[in-house]
Amino acid sequence: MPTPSMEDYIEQIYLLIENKGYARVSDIAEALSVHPSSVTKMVQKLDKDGYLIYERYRGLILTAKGNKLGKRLVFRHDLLEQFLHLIGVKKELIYEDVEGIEHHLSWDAIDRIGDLVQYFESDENRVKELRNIQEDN
Ligand SMILES: [Mn+2]
Repeated sequence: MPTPSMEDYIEQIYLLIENKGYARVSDIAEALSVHPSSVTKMVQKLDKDGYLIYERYRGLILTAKGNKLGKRLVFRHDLLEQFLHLIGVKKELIYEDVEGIEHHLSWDAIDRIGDLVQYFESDENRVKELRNIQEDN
C-alpha cells in the first residue's frame, strides 16, 4: 500500500506526464514544494516498489502499475473537488481541503461520494433544493 506521500508523488508525476509529456525531478519538486533531493529519494523508492522506472540522466516513466494508480488518484482528487463544489464549499478552500482528505478515505467512500455527485448532477432541482436549505442556514 502506498503511503499518502507516495500517493502525492504518483499523482503529480501522472499529471506532469499528462500535461507536459514528461516529469523531471525539478518539475516534481516545484509541484510539491519540496527539495529536489527529497524527490530523488522518493523516486528511487517508487522505482523499487515498481511504480516507475527512473534513470538518472534520462528521467522517469510510470510503469503500468504506476500509471493505473496515477489515473485513479487524479480521478479521486477531481471527484472530491467536484463534490465539495457541489455541496457549496467556497472555491478558495476546495483545493486545500481535498489535499487534506484525499488520502484518508476508503475507495468505498470515494465510490459512494461518486454516487452522491451523480444523484445531484442528474437532476438540477436537487442542487437547487440544497441551495435553498443553505440559504436558510
Ligand atoms: Mn491531490
